[in-house]
Amino acid sequence: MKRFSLLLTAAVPLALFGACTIEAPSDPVSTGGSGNDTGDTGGAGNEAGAPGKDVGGAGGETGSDPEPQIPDPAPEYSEPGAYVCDGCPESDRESFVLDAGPATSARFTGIVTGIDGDGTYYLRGPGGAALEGIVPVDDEGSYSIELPLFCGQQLLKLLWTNASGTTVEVVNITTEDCVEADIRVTLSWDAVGRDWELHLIKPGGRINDDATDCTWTSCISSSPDWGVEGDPSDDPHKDVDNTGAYGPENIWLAKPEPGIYTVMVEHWAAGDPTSSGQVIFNVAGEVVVARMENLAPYNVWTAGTIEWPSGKVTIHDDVYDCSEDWSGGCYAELP
Ligand SMILES: [Ca+2]
Ligand SMILES: [Ca+2]
Repeated sequence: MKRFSLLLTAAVPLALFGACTIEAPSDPVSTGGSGNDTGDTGGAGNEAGAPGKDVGGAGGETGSDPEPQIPDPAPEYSEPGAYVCDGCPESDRESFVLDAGPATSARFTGIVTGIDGDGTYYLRGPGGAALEGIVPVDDEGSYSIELPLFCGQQLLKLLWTNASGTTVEVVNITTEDCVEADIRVTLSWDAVGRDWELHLIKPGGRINDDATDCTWTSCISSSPDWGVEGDPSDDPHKDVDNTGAYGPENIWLAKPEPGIYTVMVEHWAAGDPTSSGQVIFNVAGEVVVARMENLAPYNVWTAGTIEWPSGKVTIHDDVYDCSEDWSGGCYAELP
């Protein structure tokens, strides 16, 4: 692989990135396709917790914060390639351009040496759409994570950190023949949750009712028929699912019926009561982040509601203890 010296400019934070080299893009990235279960990718001994600054709170609204809720962690790097500083972690990634076709998700795998803890990802899509989360890295430096993709051109940034600084990898991803979601919700959690489950409930619906709740039982290999009966283009999809730690999970919906949609999160059986996580709403061109700390097993978090067609997102921190009505999920009359 060719390496070039990267001429540092004043815009590059020297303290963070030090003297860097850039690795040129090479072969296309291979993807794992549309597999659903990312499984438990380990991460023993790695630090728990979701990245990103603390924003929002109960009752927060779309557009109320002029600062981006998910800031670009490396805005100085926008060209595909690897930006590796002296002594920083090194990755085996050789490809930094991905033509993902009509896929709505892709799996990213690799080996990182010299990393301290887990990595993080940042995905920026058209119109300011954004996602972030942890990339769990095991003791051998391996990672494998399935990430949801936006429709069109987008940049993925993978960040690997140790005491010397942060290596940034930038992957230019394009999807085609795709549908941009009007409503997209993405869940991630920490190392100790086992596991968390994302639900998008249509207006008037109930959690774990397969006709009105898009979740693991109803919405992965097929979809409930929402909107126009018999028209699949307005049905929801859970295209990324996870049964271990960290996530992510992702649900998207195009052409929503008018009304109030509710986003709920279950913490399933075996997890730690101190597990924390977040839901990212990408709705009507706005990004809103709802965060939850200490979601106990058999508890259900109402992360937020989405009003359509206004696109107004209202985030919540309401938690319901469903242990009395739990049978392979919460069967209380929620919301
Ligand atoms: Ca799950
Ligand atoms: Ca339909």
